[in-house]
Amino acid sequence: RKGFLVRKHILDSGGRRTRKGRRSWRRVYCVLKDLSLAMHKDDSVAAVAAASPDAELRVHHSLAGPAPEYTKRRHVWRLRLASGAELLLQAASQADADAWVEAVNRA
Ligand code: I3P
Repeated sequence: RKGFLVRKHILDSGGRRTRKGRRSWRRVYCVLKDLSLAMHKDDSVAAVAAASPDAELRVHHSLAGPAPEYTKRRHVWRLRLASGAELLLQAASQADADAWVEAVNRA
């Protein structure tokens, strides 16, 4: 599964709160393949094919789900990694968010 999401880091590995200055929302192009979720900062999909990802998350033993307590943006889902890190990810629609959650949990 591939597509644009808007990402916010809320916890770093070990479950520590992501510090101020690193908590802003950023649009990333995401590619989920096997057990890896690659995130590219570049908006150009052509560039994405060539460039190495900005972040490559291992989604093994991760948990994706809804984020109902986060009400500032719509279609936001949560990704908890095995490391204890946690991200919020905003999709284009609720159907898109649901599809991402399912894809990550199936990986
Ligand atoms: C963060 C940025 C985020 C905001 C976050 C800020 O600042 O403004 O948009 O989250 O608030 O800390 P920075 O870019 O300096 O990291 P929201 O959009 O969810 O309000 P938070 O610390 O309450 O998460």
